[in-house]
Amino acid sequence: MTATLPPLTYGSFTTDEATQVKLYEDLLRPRLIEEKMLKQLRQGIISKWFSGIGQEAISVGCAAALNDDEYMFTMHRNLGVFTTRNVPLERLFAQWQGKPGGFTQGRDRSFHFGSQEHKIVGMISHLGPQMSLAAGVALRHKLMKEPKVSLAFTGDGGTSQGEFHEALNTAAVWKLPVLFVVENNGWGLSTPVSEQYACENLADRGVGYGMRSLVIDGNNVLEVYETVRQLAEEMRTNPEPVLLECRTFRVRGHEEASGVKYVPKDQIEAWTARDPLSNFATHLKEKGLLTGAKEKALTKKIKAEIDAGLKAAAAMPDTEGDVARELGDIYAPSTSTAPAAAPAPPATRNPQPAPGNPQPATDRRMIDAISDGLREGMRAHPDLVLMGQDIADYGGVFKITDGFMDEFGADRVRNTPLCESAIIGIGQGLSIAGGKAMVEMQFGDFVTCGFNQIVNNLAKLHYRWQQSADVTVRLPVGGGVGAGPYHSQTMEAWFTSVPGLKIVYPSNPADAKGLLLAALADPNPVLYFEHKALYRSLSGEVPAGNYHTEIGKAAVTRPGSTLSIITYGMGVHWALKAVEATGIDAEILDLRSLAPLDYDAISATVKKTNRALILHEASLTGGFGGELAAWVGEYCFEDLDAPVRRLAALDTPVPFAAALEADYMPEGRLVGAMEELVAY
Ligand SMILES: Cc1ncc(C[n+]2csc(CCOP(=O)(O)OP(=O)(O)O)c2C)c(N)n1
Repeated sequence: MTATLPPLTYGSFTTDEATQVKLYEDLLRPRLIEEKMLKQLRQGIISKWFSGIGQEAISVGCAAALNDDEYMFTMHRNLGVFTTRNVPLERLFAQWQGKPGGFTQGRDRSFHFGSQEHKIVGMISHLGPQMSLAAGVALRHKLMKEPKVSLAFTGDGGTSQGEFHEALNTAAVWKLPVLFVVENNGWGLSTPVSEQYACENLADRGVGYGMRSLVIDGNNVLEVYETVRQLAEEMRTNPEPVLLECRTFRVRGHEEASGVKYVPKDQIEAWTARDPLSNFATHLKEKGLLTGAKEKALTKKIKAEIDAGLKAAAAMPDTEGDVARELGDIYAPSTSTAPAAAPAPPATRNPQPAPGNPQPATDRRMIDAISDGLREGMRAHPDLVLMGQDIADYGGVFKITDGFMDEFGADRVRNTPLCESAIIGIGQGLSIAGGKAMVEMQFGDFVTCGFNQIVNNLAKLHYRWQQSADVTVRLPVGGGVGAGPYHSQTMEAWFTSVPGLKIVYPSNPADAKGLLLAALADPNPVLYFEHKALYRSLSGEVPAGNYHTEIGKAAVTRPGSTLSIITYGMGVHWALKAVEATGIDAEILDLRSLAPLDYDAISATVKKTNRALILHEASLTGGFGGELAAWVGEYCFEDLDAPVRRLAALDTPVPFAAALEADYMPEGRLVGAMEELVAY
């Protein structure tokens, strides 16, 4: 970014005159709105403003070039997209004022919202995740054979994020019709591009991804418009991603409060001279397409629109608190016509049938039940797409999707590059465009690499702007398999504190199938925990066909009267063994779902036995048992004859050697804990 910059020239472009005049009006509108908002900011009517002044040609040119039914994924400086797509101004103003008449009912600020009506998906604060969502929408278009593109904006700063790499790489490998538009405006907050990247052009990275890429002048609205129009046309008939770097400049501060002290003055001056609006106005005047009088009239018309919008927003009611409404909007309502839930038959350990006593035909191992559930789900939901590493021909590392390619084909059973975050985001993109996704973590431990998409995008979307996140994430978890710290964890507690997620953790084959089918039918994000050590060590009767085990309902695995063992997953089997070994008449409550949680069932069992032992495989501190114990202590105190007891794994990573892992696991301490609690 130097101070000597070429002037803006429009002579070589062929856009017709009427469109040019329309583009001018589309540029003028966001400029005038921004100028008004800067005043409103000073007056305290709005609380924050990220200026896109000087960058409008990119938003406007892109929005004008695409069809209105093509999704655009916007960032914090893309007001011109909203105005060019005719989003009603009063709704924008209400949004910025935190009023229910906006797009988020006061739940999120500034441009952090989307509108299905306008096919605009706004950012989350974390910037990069947008790019994977746009790739997911493009995947949906490709699968549906719709000749459409999606477009995602990012800043130069955003290109340094891992998500940029994951999204572009996957889009390139899958040839998805998504246009990645980098608004290279010289600065990322106070960081100059010289400290952001070392290549000459960000578009140069396209070569590395095997992707078309180009650099254009982002201040020239005709250049943006014609380039994007041409690219989109080509991408609709020949789906592939393109990386488009638009050179521009941020002439105001990152946000209004932060100022521009750190930006060399000559840079601001040089780029102000290249202002996309005034230069284009001069060009139109030279061509006789605009006069001073017409300019004035347009300004007056838009200012009147703004005033009317502000008046309408001012007349809208303020946001009122309503706790029940807020809690009620965490999840999307389920619209599924669920088959009746089948009762879960008791699971039996050990898959080997006794000699002379063959297994019933309906007996399935845990792993088969999960595979059956997934297959039934694929049959029930033609829109469902499976994604994961090595899940296609290879059948997944645990072979759960073995043979799926033959039945459902490569479009719906997708091997992915090694990129958890992009794939979860692509799943969300499918959902935004009307599809459905199941994403397999090869091992649950690797979900750390997709954490942001789950906790910030999937979990919060419905609450923020009523967008469902129809994504199920399967996580093979658990220890006892000698796999050490990175292939043995059970990380449900990383997610149980995040509102908006549903979390299920089956302990037996019948529930495994029924909960998976319920998860796949649910429009909300569901984390499905499956214990690897149970895959082949446990079998049980599994109903045929498609049935749902209700999410949010616990089950009494074994009725008893002396104490309650409240547990889930592998804990259920440890408890069954301990009851057999001790003869203690314990009631075993299998939670099955951790979110939502079946408080009625917990309360009922404590009322019945008056003693509560909470058991789980994950480490004690910060484990989900802490939450359960707190709730029992708070709400069941009068029913308790003994203190609530928690039993969990040691507060260490999961060790590899068998002797160490045995010490780590709580199983060896269970009988003692039960006896102590009974004796209290
Ligand atoms: C993951 C993450 N890290 C840091 C931030 C704080 N932050 C917000 S915007 C921004 C700069 C973004 O720069 P760029 O992508 O170039 O976009 P620009 O603001 O220039 O339009 C930073 C550091 C953030 N929002 N998210």
